[in-house]
Amino acid sequence: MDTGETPRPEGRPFGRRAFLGALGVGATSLVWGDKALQLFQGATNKLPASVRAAIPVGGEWRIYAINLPYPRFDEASWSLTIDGLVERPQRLTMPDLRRLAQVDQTSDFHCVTGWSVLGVKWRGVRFAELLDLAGVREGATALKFTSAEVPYVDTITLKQLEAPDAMVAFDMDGKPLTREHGAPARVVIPKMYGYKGVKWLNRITVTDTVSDGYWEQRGYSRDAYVES
Ligand SMILES: Nc1nc2c(c(=O)[nH]1)N[C@H]1C(S)=C(S)[C@@H](COP(=O)(O)O)O[C@H]1N2
Ligand SMILES: [Mo]
Repeated sequence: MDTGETPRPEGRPFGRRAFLGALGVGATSLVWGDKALQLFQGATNKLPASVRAAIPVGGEWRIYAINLPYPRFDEASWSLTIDGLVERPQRLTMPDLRRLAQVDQTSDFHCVTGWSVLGVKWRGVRFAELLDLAGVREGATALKFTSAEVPYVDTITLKQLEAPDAMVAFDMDGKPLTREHGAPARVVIPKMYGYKGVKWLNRITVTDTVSDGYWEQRGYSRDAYVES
């Protein structure tokens, strides 16, 4: 299922606020309450179509990858490795993962380049569930995520992962993740920008070292909290 689509690297880092500022949209629009959204959408209807297309409202995903072709999920050979500073290293197959306590949530998704998808339905497992299986050893401070799409990686501290809505997701909007969205598993951290959400996740390494992720090596912040 190759789409033949070329990757769209995000180019120079620029903040969401700067992006909206350039369009003359106030920072208050970043509070995506229903009311504000409706007002905002109303206002954008008066803009030229070219500008409207660049504004991050509505539900259009843009597919990002940094090394085509997209990794292909083969259920027979795939596993999620949990290694590093753990008592019991894991190699979990998809059925193993599906047997863990699954949770559903609806959360908004924001890319730092200025687009958002609101109300995404995710199903997956909480990090606590995975970490309990593996047993985090003393001294661990962070998790490093590795994608089957080399060299996409990212790191997040255990402290930051206490966010109750962070998860490893398998389903999006009621269906298993599609290949382009990172099948079979991706990291979801709604309070942070999308680049923290490693697609085609196949390894979680428990570590005592915080290192830069793919986009962080290229200028983005390690602490990728969505501005509000
Ligand atoms: N492996 C991998 N994961 C990735 C990326 C990527 O290029 N490769 N891009 C990130 C960025 S910047 C965003 S905004 C989201 C986009 O998710 P989508 O491609 O499902 O729309 O994926 C994130 N995870
Ligand atoms: Mo992004």
